[in-house]
Amino acid sequence: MMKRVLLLALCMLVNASVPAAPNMNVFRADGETPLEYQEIMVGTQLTLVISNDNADYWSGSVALYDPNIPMADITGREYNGFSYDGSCLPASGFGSAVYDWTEQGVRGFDLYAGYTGVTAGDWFVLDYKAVQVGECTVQMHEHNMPDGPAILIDEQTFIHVPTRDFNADSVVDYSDLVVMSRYWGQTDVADPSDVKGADLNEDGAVDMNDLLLFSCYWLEKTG
Ligand SMILES: [Ca+2]
Ligand SMILES: [Ca+2]
Repeated sequence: MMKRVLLLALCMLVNASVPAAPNMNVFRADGETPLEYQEIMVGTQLTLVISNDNADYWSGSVALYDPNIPMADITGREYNGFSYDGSCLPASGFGSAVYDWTEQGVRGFDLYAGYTGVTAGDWFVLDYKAVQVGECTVQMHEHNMPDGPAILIDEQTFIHVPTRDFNADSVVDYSDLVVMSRYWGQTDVADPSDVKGADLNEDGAVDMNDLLLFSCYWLEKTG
């Protein structure tokens, strides 16, 4: 028994001494409301916040890798011709920077903490927008400086579903229901693209099955 208690205490000590890695948290477009589920409509904007419990220097990246690249747009804030200043939050320290990183098979951002003034908290912020229907994974790596391999430390996968915001005003409401009703019962139209948006399960007809899928996102906001 005593041995087990000692072992447990040792484990707790070891765990306590291992610095927590930075992590990526996902919020709605307002930057405050945590995203509660991963199935989001095409056009939905999210906020990715990279936080760190440590106050040590750190560098890493947040990026999309093929085949995820066309699925979403990740953007930085307030580019000053050098770095995305608006994506560097105060806790990331003085001289922190966020750079575009685009090369064959990768699109995203490199993140660098400052060398002074770094504190625990939210360090960086990026914006995410779902572009295509399908699955999209965003990966966060830690850079093992100067030449070591990048280490995957966090990732988030989103399922992009067809939009229900047919009139593109950023909310799913009666206006969209009216658009859907125009196509209600249609199974054979001259131009299939006319009915494509409302035919949410893409079975060629706009019916109760689509209305059920529509209602799942009632009053959902994309921005
Ligand atoms: Ca709408
Ligand atoms: Ca259908």
